[in-house]
Amino acid sequence: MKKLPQLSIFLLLFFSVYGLSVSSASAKTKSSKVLEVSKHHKNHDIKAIEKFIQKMSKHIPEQELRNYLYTEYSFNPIVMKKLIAGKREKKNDSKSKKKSKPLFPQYPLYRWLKYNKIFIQPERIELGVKHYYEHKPIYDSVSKQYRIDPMILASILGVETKFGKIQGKYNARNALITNSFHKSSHRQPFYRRELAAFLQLSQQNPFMHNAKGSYAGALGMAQFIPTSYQYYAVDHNKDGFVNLFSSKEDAIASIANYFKEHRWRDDEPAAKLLYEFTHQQINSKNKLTKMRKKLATVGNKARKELKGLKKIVIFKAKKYQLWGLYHNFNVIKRYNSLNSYAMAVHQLSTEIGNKLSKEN
Ligand SMILES: [Ca+2]
Repeated sequence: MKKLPQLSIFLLLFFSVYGLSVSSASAKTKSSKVLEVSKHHKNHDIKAIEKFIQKMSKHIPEQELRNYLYTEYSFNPIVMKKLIAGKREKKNDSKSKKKSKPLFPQYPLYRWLKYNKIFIQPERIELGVKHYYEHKPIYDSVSKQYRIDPMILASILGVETKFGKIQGKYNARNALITNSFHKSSHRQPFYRRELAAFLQLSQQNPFMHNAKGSYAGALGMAQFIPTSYQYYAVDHNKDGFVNLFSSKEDAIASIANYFKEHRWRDDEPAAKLLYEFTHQQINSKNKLTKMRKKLATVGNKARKELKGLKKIVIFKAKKYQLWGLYHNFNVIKRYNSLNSYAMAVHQLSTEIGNKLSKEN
């Protein structure tokens, strides 16, 4: 991900204000900054993290900040959302009442530029193609057994852990203990269930004692939370262990099993692109009125012709796109409830698939 210069300035500002020493003042301070923040984070000094996020949130757009902290420091996005929202709610209360009219009243509009930039880019697509070729026999057998598009399975691995490469850097047990008992934790009952599940899993699987995971305790290549690990993960290679950390067979089949259990429909897509347009095509009142009519026509036609269509929405990244969403889109959202996440998984799967068919 490209660094945001504005963000770097505020990071430096923050470090000086809050006394988080940056050990090297050279131009190559990125790694040391990461170390310092991670150290802080690892030590569960939640107050300092809150201060950090609140300070930053005054200057940086919320989505940008969340994505930055997530990709650069693996901060838990749900916790961050709450922290940032908590801070902003009071401040923007009067403003939020004067909400302007939506551009397209007939369809919900989701912005996903940052997710689009992070996940739908050539490097990740290329990695996906390589990863698929390397593990084609596994994908073929799992896809056949569970009746799920192998591109979707690969795409989940791609979005979650860059195809197994980045599985989280926190001691999973410690992260879960902190989230379960620290007074700043917003979801103690949830995390206590997850901690109990993790401890049970550790008893059955010695390799999990010191397992690393995300700040929220998500585990392995598929980033399953411990209860999902217990309920949905499978021992596909039949070695007697369900190992999502180092067995690609187990990881890929476990994602497939998760989707199967959440009723994936093999005969339907997750989403279908219906129409695309740019900001220039709506930059006057006249053009906007015409576009609204056009979108109404396209939407009505899709509702009549596309079997199984559940919902029509607009996703805005660099362009505006009108999408028809199906049941399977909601199945992806069972993995992560963000619309942007599900769209990233869908589009990455399509891009990897397209590249593979071009090469064949
Ligand atoms: Ca296994």
